[in-house]
Amino acid sequence: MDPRLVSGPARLAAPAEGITMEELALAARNHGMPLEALREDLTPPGLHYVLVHYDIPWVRPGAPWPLTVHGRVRRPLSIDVADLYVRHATTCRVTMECAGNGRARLEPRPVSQPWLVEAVGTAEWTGVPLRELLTEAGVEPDAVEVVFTGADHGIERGEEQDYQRSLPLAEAMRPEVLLAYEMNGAPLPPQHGYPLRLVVPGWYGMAQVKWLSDINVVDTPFTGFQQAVAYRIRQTPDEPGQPVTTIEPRALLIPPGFPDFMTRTRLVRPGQVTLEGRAWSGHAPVTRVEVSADDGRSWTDAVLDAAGGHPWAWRSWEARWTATPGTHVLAVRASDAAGRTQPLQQPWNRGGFANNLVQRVPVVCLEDGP
Ligand SMILES: Nc1nc2c(c(=O)[nH]1)N[C@H]1C(S)=C(S)[C@@H](COP(=O)(O)O)O[C@H]1N2
Ligand SMILES: [Mo]
Repeated sequence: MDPRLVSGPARLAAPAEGITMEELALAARNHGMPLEALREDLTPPGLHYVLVHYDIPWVRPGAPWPLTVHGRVRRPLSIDVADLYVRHATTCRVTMECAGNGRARLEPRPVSQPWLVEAVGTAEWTGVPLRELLTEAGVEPDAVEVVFTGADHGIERGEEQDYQRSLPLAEAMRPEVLLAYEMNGAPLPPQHGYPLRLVVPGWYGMAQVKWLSDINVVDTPFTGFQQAVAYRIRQTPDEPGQPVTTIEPRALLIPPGFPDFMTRTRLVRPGQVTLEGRAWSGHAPVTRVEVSADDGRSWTDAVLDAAGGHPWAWRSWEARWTATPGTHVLAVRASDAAGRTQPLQQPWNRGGFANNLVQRVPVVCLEDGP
């Protein structure tokens, strides 16, 4: 076999090794959300981040889409996605983030999709609570997990596979876990899982299986590639590691002023600048956002919006800054009601998961003019 297809741990970039063509190829397919879209409560169509391990399956609009629920259930179900459209619909506003967000800033850099900080978006997902189907199927008392299979197929570190992930049964039975067929009131776009995906509010993106075709209730923990090999927090390649689950707190700043094309450096003029952004956590509500205009040496509290009845979505925040000519490094950090705060030192692990290091935004304040 081609040596690049063999198994083994993911690679770490050598010190000072630049982004490779392979990472660029991934980055060109899997795009982030432009940070200026943080202005919106709901990320507009096409601006939500996208991550697809293999290819987007080709699905003709309106074509039959069988869905099976089987395994440790008393009454296996075999339905079509259209059977879900006629049931009572539930809508949930969810901020979704890729577990690899922030990976490209880690040192050493785990070689994979090289996200900076933009792998996030917020959408309203409409569908049927998963637990309705599980309850109808009648989960057996010995069930421990539910395995979800997507229709996309590929090979990853030597292992050919369908994209598959599991959830502990208790998570799968949470009322807000949805089999979603709409995003922001329209059918799912192809890249977001048309015609059906799983939505697990509060969890990192890998759990939210797209192009969902099969639901298997199992009595032993699932050991598939995306569960037991990938998406583990590890310091060394041979340890089993801890599973990646819920989203760590993060705040992001809408980059102020205007950008330089090539460097993306921000330019502002002297005087009052409103700093705005969003903050979220999958563990508990965000309770505090702080901003710094001196690269994290001193912090002041931002004002959080009134929590708006969307417990799984980001909150907006605002702060004022008086810009003076020169170069400044803005930083922002979120804390949640579970007592978690974004770190000032990189939380490194081999896969580059859950890196919620504070965002730093260099800003050049011009002399007055033009
Ligand atoms: N079937 C399938 N589902 C998938 C993936 C995939 O490659 N195949 N990628 C996962 C990952 S890693 C993320 S971050 C989210 C991204 O969802 P989005 O593209 O709708 O933002 O989908 C998840 N669900
Ligand atoms: Mo992801």
